[in-house]
Formats: sequence, C-alpha cells, structure tokens
Amino acid sequence: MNTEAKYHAQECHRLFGLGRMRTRLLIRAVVVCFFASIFVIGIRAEDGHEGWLRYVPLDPSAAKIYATVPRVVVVEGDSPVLRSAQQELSRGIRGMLGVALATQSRNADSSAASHAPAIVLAVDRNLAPESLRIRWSNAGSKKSLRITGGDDRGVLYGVFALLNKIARLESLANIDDTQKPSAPVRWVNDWDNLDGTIERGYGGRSIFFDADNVRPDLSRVNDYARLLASIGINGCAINNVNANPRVLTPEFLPQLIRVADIFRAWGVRLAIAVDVSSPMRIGGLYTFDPLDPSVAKWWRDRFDEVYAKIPDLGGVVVKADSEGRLGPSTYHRSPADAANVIAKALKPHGGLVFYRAFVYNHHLDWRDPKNDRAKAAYDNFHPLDGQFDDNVIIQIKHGPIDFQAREPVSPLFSGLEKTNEAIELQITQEYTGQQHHVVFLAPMWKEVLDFDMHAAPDSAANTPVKDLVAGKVFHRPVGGYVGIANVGLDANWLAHPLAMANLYAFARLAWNPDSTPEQIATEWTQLTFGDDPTVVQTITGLQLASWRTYENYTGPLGTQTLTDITGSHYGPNIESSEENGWGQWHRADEKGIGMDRTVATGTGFVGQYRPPVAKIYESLATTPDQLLLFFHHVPYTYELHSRKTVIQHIYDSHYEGAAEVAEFVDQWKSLQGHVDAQRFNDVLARLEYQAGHAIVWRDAICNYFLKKSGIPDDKGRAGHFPNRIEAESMQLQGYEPVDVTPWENASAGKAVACKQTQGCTASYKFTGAEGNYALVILYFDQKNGESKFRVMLSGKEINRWTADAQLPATKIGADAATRRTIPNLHLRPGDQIRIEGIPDADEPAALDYIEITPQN
Ligand code: GCV
Repeated sequence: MNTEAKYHAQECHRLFGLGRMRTRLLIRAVVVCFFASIFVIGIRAEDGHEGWLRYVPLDPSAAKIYATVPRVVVVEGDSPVLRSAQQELSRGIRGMLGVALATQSRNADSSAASHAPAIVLAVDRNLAPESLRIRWSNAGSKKSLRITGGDDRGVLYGVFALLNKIARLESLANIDDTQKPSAPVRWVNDWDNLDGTIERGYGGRSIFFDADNVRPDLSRVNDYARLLASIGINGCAINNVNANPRVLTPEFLPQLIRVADIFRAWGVRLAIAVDVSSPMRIGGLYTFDPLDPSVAKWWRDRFDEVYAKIPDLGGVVVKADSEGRLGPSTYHRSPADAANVIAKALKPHGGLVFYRAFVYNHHLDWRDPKNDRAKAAYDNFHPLDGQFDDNVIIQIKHGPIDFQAREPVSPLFSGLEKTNEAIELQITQEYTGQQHHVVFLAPMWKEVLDFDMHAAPDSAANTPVKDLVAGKVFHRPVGGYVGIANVGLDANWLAHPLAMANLYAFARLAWNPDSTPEQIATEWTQLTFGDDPTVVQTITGLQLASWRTYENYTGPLGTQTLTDITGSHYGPNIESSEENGWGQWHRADEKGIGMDRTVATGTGFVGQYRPPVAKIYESLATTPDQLLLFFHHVPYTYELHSRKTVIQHIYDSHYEGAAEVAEFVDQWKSLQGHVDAQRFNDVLARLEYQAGHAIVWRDAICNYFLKKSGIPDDKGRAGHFPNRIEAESMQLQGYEPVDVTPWENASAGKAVACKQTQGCTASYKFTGAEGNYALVILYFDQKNGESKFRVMLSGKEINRWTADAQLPATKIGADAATRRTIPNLHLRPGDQIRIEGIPDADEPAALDYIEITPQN
C-alpha cells in the first residue's frame, strides 16, 4: 500500500472508531473512507500534471519527524517571487503535513513573529545570487527554521529545496544545507510555433500559442513556470528558434507581456527567439545587414520599446545561416557581426544574446570524402573567438552533429577562450524515441559534462565541459545550460509518464553537474511515484538502463541513430543518411562502415580537439568502441576492444537491446498495485509498444547489414525467423501485397494492404503441434487513419483493436510498424487464424507478418 493509501486507511479506521459521531464527523469519515478504498485498490488516477510537485499527504507515522517544523511562516520583505515562495511553502506543508501555516510579515507584525517559532524566509545579500541556505537558528528562546537566499530567487529555491526534502522524508533535525548553482544560465528553450504547433514536440500542442497569438488561457504557463522554478530554471525562450518575425512586432508585445508577468512571479525570465532578418521583414528596412547603422538603430529602438514594458526580459536566441534560415552571410558578415548588433541593443537593459553554433551547410557534396558536417560549428565559431560582445553566449549543441543516440562532445567547447558559452541539451526526444520510447538522458549528459577537454594551457589540468560552460576555465562572466524542453498541453507535459525525468535531470545537472544520474533518477522517482522501495528501485533501474538499451537497438558504435534523417527522425532508415547534403553520413558499404574523421586520412575533424583528446580519437587503438564508427571507417570484420567483430557487435547489440526492453515490460508489470492504475496502465502500454518497436528496429538493422556485408550472424539469429509467417504468404481476401521502401523496414520487404472499404482478411491454418502459443501480429499504425482489426480463431473472435496511436507515420513502414501480442492461446493443428482489417481514411489496415511462438 502506498503512503496515501496508508494515510487514508488509518484515518478511516480512526474516524469510525470514534463511536457515535456528529454529522460533520460522519461526513468526513465517509469521504475519507471513500478515498481510502480507492487508494487501497490502487485506482486513484494521477495524470502527471503536478510532475514532481505532488505534495501528497505523508504517512502520519513518518510525518512525525516533522512535528517540530514551525507552524508560522514569516516573510522578510515583499516581491512577487517572495510571495510565490510563501504561498508554495504553505501549499506544500498543507499538502504533505496537513497543516495550515499562519503567515506573518516581519514588517507588519514583528512582535508576533518574534515570539512564535517560525519558518523565516529572508534574503541575505552576503550569499551568492540565487544560492540558498536552510538551517535552524536560535534567536532568544525561539527556534526558527531560516530559509535564506542570496536574492528572492534563492529564497524561492530554498522553499522548493525544503519541500523536496519533506516529500522524500529527509530528516530536518540537523539541517544545514547551503547550495549554489553551478552556472548563472539555466534556461530552457521551447520550440513552439505561433500557430500552436511545436517543432519536435511530442506532448501535445503549445501551452503558449494558438492561431498566431498567445493563448487566452495561460494557466498551464503558470504551472510550467512553477515546475521550472522548482528545479532552479531561471529563463525560458518560448518560441521556435526557427523564429516567426511577428514575435517582435509592436502588436505582439502586449501578448508577450502577459507571459512575462506570469513568469516573473516564479523568477523565470522570459526570452524570445528572433529572426535576424526582422529589420527587413517586419521593420520595413531595405536591409538587415548587421553593419548598417539603420539596422543597428532598428534593433535598439525595438528593444527599448520591449524593455520599457518587460524590464526583466532575459534576452533572445538566434538561429541564423542554418537549415535555410537567413543570416549575416547574406551580406558576407560574420555571426559575431549579427550577434553584436543585437547584443548592443540589449546591453543597456541587461539582456543576453544566445547565438546558436548550429550553423552548417545542408547542401554538402557527399561525394567529397573530405566534407564533414561535424566540422561546421568549430570552423564557423573558433576563428571568431574574442570578437563577441560580453553579453553574447554561444549556444553549442552537446555533440557536433545533432542530438544523436551517441556523439562525441563538440570540440567547440574547448575552441572558445574569450567567448561565453552554453551547452544545449535536448530534453525532447527527437532522435531518441520521441517519448514513445523510454530513454532517460541523464547518463548521456553526465558523460558529456564530465568529459575532459584538456583545454587549459596546462593540459594536465582537468577541464571538463561542465567547467567550460560555467565559465570557470577561462573566467567568463556568464554561461551555462540550455535545455530544449518542448512541453505541450498533454496533461503530463511530455506524453510519456517517465519522460519528465529528463526535464528534471537537465535542471538538476545544470544546478549541480556533480550530482549523479542515480541520485537524480532516485529523487525524481520518489517525488513522482512515492517512496515505496520497490517502485523506486524498479523505475530508477529501468531509467538508468534505458539510454544504453536504446543505443543498442538503434545505432551503436557511434553510427548515430540510423534513423530516417530526412523524414521523421523516428524509425530505422539506414540509407536516408547517405547520398544527400545533410551530412549525417555513416558511409556503410559492402566492405565496411564508419566516417573517417582522422587528420591523417579522413576529414580532419579530429584535429579540432585539443591534442590530448585528438590523440585518443586519431588512433583506432585508443578510440573507445562506442565511438569507433564516428571517427573511423573499418571493415565489418574489424575486431573491437571487446574482441567482437563490428558486424557481430551490430547483431548482438540489437538482439540484446530488444531483449532488454522486453525485460522492462516484465519489471514494470511487477509494479502493479504499487503505482496508481492510470500511470501503471499508460506506462505498460508504452513499454509493450516499445518492446515491439525495438524488434522492428532490430530486424531492420540486422537484415540490412546481413545483406550488405554478406557475413552471417555467429548466433544464427539475423535473417532467421522460424515462427514467422509473412502476411503475403497467408490466404488473402481483398488484401494485396505491396513493396515497402526501404526494403528492410518490413519483413521480407513486403506488407499487405487493404483498399476495400468493407475490409479484407488474411488467414492461416495452424500446422504445428497442439499447445500454448503467443500470437504476434505486426500491423501498421499510421496517423492518417484509424483502421480496425479483429482476430478470429476458428471462427471465434479473440481480439480486436483500433490502430489509433499517434505515431509519426503516414505510410507503411517502420515508423508505423506495431506489434500486438495475444498471449496464452491454445492451438491445435488445423485451427484457423483469421485477421480482419478495415481501412480508414489513408490508412490501409496493413499487415506485415504474424508470429506463433510456443509458450509454457
Ligand atoms: C528547430 C534539428 C531539428 C530541427 C531543429 C534544428 C535546430 O535539425 O531536426 O527541427 O530546428 O535541429 O536545432 O535548429
């Protein structure tokens, strides 16, 4: 029984044990017992909206350790942020301890405040900005719990820190906690379009915009800002970096003000992404040349007007000369010219310019073996080091390509000494399963942040990425962390109930990059699912394994994700990376695979790292296996440090990865009754889908490389599917075989599709031995239709479903491929399995295969 269940059950028992009751008490007893009953049978619905700020009632016996927590809160000072701090404290204490705090303001009622023990919220300018301290203090006979901040934000962060401890039942008896954020910039970017869609967003439509305007109802924005503040995030750029210039028009300003007003109360600074061609596109100038005085004046005037209304605007984010966006190259000007003209307009107001280093040519000639997209950020920005104004920050994606399942660290982190920098990490899972797959990214980020770039003049000194971005190595005034969040209107923000762990982890690492993924995952799970040790261990273990598992069944050894890079970025599509200008090449051919990026024989990318790092990657002998194919082209028979050949590693890792996800399903099932039914069922359905999709990935990659290399799998698995019956070989009525492109994205390269509105059938007469079997049906679930399926066994319906998942697929292929398992079927020879599919709209109720696997 979880904590809430216990609390309500005990309370119910207590109330009915009171003998004859007064009516009010009776009503209370009925209500409490009603809740007790639904908690006990585990059906209290949780939709994830509260994230990690659930503040559920603590088990009364556990809550006893907080008996000495004062029942009065005294706030020294007044501001929107301090008011939020006080209200949040009251909300949390009421929720968890069932106690209503009395509020006193030091100025208004100093006599009362000085007599009762109190929780005191106060600013102490001797502390560093945004830092916090929580400790008991004895003033006379009074013992107070003081939450002190270096500024108002620090106080708010202190309140959240205290509530976090209470929610996780940490003792406060001897609390003396001082925390200081690792870096001043801890921002999120949301890639929301003004029309309400979100680029690479998988949790529903925008919480900020709709129909080219800010939404009338911003209650979700308030909830989001509160969640952000609770983990120390202090800035948020709310619109897509592929920016609509309208965001900076005078007409739009009143709408931005509404968002800024909400953010302000939570200490989150509003920021916007701007289009560098705005002076021309919305300003009526004939140019946007950053060195043209009229352009400089335009930016100044525009921001003077914006800051007059939003004095705490954090600044702007700029994506230019990238993926078709206009930029300073139009006038043969540099990114420094473009950044500085905006920076000068923001400077008097304290605003920052985040200029993204994601500048590259997506029309590279793939035939030239020296071309390499990975080199672009360093090539573009390293020569400009020292030319950027002090309020410019270069925002650098963690790897040199684009948030792949694994990449080396971007060499640009050590390529800037006289320029501020921030690391850009992607919380939204664009290339890592789009929140249909569970992939906890903290272990990946931690490796990146801890990676020693050997950037100091004394190359023996440790200069990890976390110190470079915090400005500690080269004594930069500002720098830090930017996470691409892309939360949406889905109740739980990011669609998958386990995905919010990534937002939490991003912020925790930004606050303290020395914390470990284990600590973060444990803390998040305790806050989000409660403190039942089975739940905490299981979810934490699953989260911590999930990234490497995903890497295993997608693109191991540094091949990047092997996904459909010109389309959805979701399912497998190995050749989509090749023979085009996007430059996400892996160069797989009949003999070998990998990009030669060495200085000696390759593109020279390795030379962008400092010598001690370059030395590791230049040599095959010292390059770690997990990045081998990012840096070297080798034959499939090349032997890894693990003693496996590359090809055998590809087979093994994909089979292991798929098996690991199947284990996730079993692990999750063990939590039934320990987790509320709503989230239990939601996660279970998603993990079952993921387990099926991991098999789709496994088969596509293994079949492809089996054919390409001609080298069989030592373990005889790749290309052999003994229990599989291709749909095209079944007895078909109405269904027609179709070729699938690329061929490896369907079993045997074919599927069957139904074009008859009344539906089609595919039948198979079972010829195996009598026994128990699991029947798997692979069908294609596109988003442009909701086909219906029914499965009949010897004339009797055994299963039916509607293909209505929101997968990123509009045609038959691996993005749509979904496995449905019907377990525990007793089959006898001669039994007929018939699948009926009824197409809908543009979705043809397509089938790939069935599998009949013996089951004990
Ligand atoms: C916002 C990748 C994504 C784009 C994104 C871009 C960027 O290319 O696929 O959707 O655009 O990165 O970071 O600017």
